[in-house]
Amino acid sequence: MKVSQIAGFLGSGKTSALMKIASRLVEQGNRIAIIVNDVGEISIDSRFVEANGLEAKEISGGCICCQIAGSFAETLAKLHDSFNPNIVIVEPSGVAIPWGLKRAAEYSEVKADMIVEHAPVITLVDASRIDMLLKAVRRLVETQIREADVCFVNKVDVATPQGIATTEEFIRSINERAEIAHMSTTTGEGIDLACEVIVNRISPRYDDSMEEERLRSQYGKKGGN
Ligand SMILES: Nc1nc2c(ncn2[C@@H]2O[C@H](COP(=O)(O)OP(=O)(O)O)[C@@H](O)[C@H]2O)c(=O)[nH]1
Ligand SMILES: [Mg+2]
Repeated sequence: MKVSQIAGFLGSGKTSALMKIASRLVEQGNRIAIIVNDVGEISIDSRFVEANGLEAKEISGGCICCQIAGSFAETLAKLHDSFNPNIVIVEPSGVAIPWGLKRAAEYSEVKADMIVEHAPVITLVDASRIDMLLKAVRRLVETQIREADVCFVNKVDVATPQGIATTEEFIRSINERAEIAHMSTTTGEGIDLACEVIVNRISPRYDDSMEEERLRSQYGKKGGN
């Protein structure tokens, strides 16, 4: 079962993107479930879920990448045993850390007879309010970008050219290897690419050596003791 996460700060456009991506993937013949970590955010419209033949779960009560990783793993295992989707798209809370979510997803392997495969980590960055993000929540946004495989400069339909350029430069300054692309759920730009990335590519599993590498690049020292 493949797990795809769409990271990004609150308001970056995760729910809007997830709905477009999910319905496109269903059209392409995939069996899709969605999990939304509802931490005071707008939830998915149940009519949308029904109309698209999706299975949807909401998990609340804390962040699924840390505080309630266990219930997230449990939900994945149950989805596997009941609906059996080939892809689960997860909208973590706006403060989730992508690697924490990978680790939590892998916990589900002890709860059901399955192997978890990760789709590339997609991070959305809202180019229409990049100045505010850099002022108010810079470190969090940096972490979400650092751990991304593909970064979408989002809301390009309303962002200024300056906002788009600043966002691209910021992403590149933090993550040299991530693919950078534009997205707008209003015009549909970037949705096909996101679907292609989710279906055809994979991202490494969480493990201790990667954690160590992450600590080293983030804090300039070895993980562990
Ligand atoms: N102009 C524009 N607005 C968007 C786009 N994507 C999302 N929004 C709006 O941004 C707000 C936050 O979007 P939402 O998907 O709820 O973000 P989330 O908090 O990350 O899930 C909503 O008012 C959306 O309508 C976009 O591509 N262009
Ligand atoms: Mg949302």
